[in-house]
Amino acid sequence: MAEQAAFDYTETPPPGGATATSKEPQMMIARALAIACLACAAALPAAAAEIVYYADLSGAAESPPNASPGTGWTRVTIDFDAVTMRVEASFADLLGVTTVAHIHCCTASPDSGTAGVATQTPTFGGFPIGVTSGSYDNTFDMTQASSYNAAFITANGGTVDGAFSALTMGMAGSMAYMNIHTDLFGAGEIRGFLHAVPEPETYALMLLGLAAVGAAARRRPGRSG
Ligand SMILES: [Cu+2]
Repeated sequence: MAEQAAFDYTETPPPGGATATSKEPQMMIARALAIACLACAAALPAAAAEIVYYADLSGAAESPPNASPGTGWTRVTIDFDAVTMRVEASFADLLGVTTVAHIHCCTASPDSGTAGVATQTPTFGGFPIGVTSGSYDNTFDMTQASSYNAAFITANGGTVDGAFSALTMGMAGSMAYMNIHTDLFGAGEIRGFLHAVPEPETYALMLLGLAAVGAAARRRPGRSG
C-alpha cells in the first residue's frame, strides 16, 4: 500500500500547522484520483486499440429465415493500431456443406436486411469448406486490398482506408453480419449481426475509478448551497 503511506498525514501533520482533520478530505480525494488514474491508465490501451464484436449464428437470423438446425458463433476483433481483423468462428449441425463464408456490410438499418459482401471473396481464406461443422481463426491485414471484396472498396472511395472505415462503422452500427453459405442454402444457412462486446476487465476498472472519485466527492467538506 505505497500510495496509502504517501498520503498518510494523520500521524505527523505537515509543517504550517494544518491539522489532521482539515487535511483528511483532500487526502481522500487525492487518493481516489490516484486510484482512478491508475485504473484508467490500465484500461485505456486495450480499449483504444481494439474493439471485439460477437454474433451468434442461426438459420432463424437469415433473411428470409430458414429452418436449419445449424448453430454457430463468430468473434471479430478489430485492432485499430495494427489495422487487423481477427475472425474466429465455430459452427455445427448444418444441413448442407459449407461453400463460402464472409462478412456482409452494410445493411440499411441495424440487425435487419441484407448487404453485399465486404470482406475477402469468394470466402475467408482458409475457412473450412465442404463440411457441416468446423472452426476457424484467421487474422487479416486490413491495409491489403485482398482482405476486402473489390466492389466494397470501389463503393467506399476506392481505397482500403475508405473500406476499413466503412466496414468498422458498419460493425459499430450493427449493420454488418457474418454469413455461412452451404450447398443447400445459397443465400446463407446461418448468420448473425455483429455487436460490440464490452471487455469486462476494462469496464470493471473504469467503474472502480468512478466509484473512488464519487466516494471522495461525497466526503468533501460541507459546502453550503
Ligand atoms: Cu455471403
